Amino acid sequence: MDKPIRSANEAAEQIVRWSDEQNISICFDKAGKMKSCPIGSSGACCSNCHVGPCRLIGSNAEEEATGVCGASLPSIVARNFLRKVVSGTAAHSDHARDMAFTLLAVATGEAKDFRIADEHKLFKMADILEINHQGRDVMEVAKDVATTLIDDFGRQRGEINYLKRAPQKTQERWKKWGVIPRGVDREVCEGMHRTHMGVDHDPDNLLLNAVKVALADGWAGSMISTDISDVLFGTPHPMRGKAGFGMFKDDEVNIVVHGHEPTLAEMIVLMADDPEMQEYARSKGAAGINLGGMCCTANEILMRHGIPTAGGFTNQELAILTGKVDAMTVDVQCIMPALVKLSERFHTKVVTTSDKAKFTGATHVGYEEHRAAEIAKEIIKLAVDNFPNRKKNGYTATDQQDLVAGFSQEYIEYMQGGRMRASFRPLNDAIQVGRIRGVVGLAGCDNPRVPAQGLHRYLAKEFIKSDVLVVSTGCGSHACQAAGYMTPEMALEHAGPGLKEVCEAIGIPPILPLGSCVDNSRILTILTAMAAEGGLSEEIGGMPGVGIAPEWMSEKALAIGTYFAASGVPVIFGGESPVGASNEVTRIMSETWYERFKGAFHFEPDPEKIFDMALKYIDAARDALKL
Ligand code: BF8
Repeated sequence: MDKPIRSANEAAEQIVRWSDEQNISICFDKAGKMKSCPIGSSGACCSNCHVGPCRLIGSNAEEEATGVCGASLPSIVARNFLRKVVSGTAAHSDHARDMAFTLLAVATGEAKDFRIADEHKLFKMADILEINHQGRDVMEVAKDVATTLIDDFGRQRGEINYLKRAPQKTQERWKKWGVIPRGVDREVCEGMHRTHMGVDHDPDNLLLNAVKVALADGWAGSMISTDISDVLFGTPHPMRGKAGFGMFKDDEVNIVVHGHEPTLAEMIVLMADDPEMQEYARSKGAAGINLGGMCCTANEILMRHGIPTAGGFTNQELAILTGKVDAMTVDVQCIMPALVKLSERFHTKVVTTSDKAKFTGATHVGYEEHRAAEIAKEIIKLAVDNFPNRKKNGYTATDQQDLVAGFSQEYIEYMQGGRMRASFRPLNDAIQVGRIRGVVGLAGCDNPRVPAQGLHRYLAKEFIKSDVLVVSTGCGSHACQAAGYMTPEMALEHAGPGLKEVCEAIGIPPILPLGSCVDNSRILTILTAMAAEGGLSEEIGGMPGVGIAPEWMSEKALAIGTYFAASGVPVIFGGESPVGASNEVTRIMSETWYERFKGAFHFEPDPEKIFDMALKYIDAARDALKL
């Protein structure tokens, strides 16, 4: 019997099939063999104390089942959800903290290999933070901006700085429901406390806390990461690039930069062009050094340098299976521990670079920001030294798709009116007159439990056909890039007539990649700018926009979905619901949150239903706005 399709990315699927022939077990094969636990996956298992784990099952579980301590199913489901949001928020925010300390180290001269790449953006941040920058030394301003943002992590009272960027009405909703986050660490800590055995048992109260923690992610952790990355490495603007495994070269040293924090990745990009490194590569018989990105790091270096992307989450093992990767550097988040064992069959060196994330059997080169260039060179040399060890025992893939990446809020504003008249007016107008029906954010992971990347592809195509502009982030972008959807030509061939007209007039693809997962914060600031422009909703809630993560798998995705819902965006996630065991929790997140925040959080595994539900939200918002 033919095996079902594991990846909708044709090149990826061929490598998966080859791995079957070679008896190499990778995530697709493991997902087929190991079904997810139905009790845990729906949120009905409580393992927060060692009297349990307690599994709350049965036909009347919602009303009658309890854990040994008496915890009800809704409180256990809400507690489990809150813990996941806390973890996702912690991940993004710890990344942001590192970025803020890097900015401080650059400002004080300790991180001498970095510079301020975008002063204009730094001054914009200073304005938002009410820091004077007129006539001041740039590094002094950078120091004040970094210090002010670092305060967002440890603040005990008051509120997170960037919340004031949100539309007034959105802020009022947060105040009314008591979900204003004080400091990131305080909210993460309190969320963990509330979910400890015997603390918060009211599902609505637990879920309001999830909202509060998640707002700290969206409007602090993620937004700080985005802004500081732009300041240090440049605010993205469109550039052409390539996606696909065909990026690996036979005669060059291939290095894949995988993970999330852009700092070391940026330095590896710079040092790969260093004449000393090029000469070193030649001395080992290579024609040069070829870099590729993986997961969110790929988005970061693609949109700023045009470095080719080897794809997202489910592509990471496949890259090693090509046998052409001389080194894969990894830092934090979404890195499969399976990489190390897999790499032993080939010649690839897996290099861990964060002291927070070590993998047994990997080579560790700990990153230190005051020695960034030196460490980047050390890693490149290690890859070069490994080049002669290639065994030529991998799968040769040739796929490469053209793409355009690098759409920031700043560029989208600029492209609608030039430097002097940058605005969101044309986009708002296009929505008002119906040329663009609405906007969908296609975000989140790809997942080996569905034909990977397939749900992204299906939805992206259907939305643009229906005149819905798509903005994408994270592995959603990778899925569309590998499919060849991110070119202006895609609009001509597949977009509905209204969207096509707008794309042609501005010269953009119908799907705009906004960057990595922390760059979902760009969607928040874009929606805020659209609200300020007038003619649509005056708050984020009520805009004809929907957030979708059809193949999500990480806790970060749940934090993102929650901060979007809390900011006023209806959100639909695919797959089985992690709160599906409780009707009450499902109702609070889909209905009560809609009443309170104008956003909602749904889980729906059927992609056609996701599509219909999203269009219903968009059309209902248009009706309410009388468009
Ligand atoms: O943060 S989309 S698999 S790579 S979690 Fe991870 Fe999901 Fe990809 Fe980046 Ni985001």
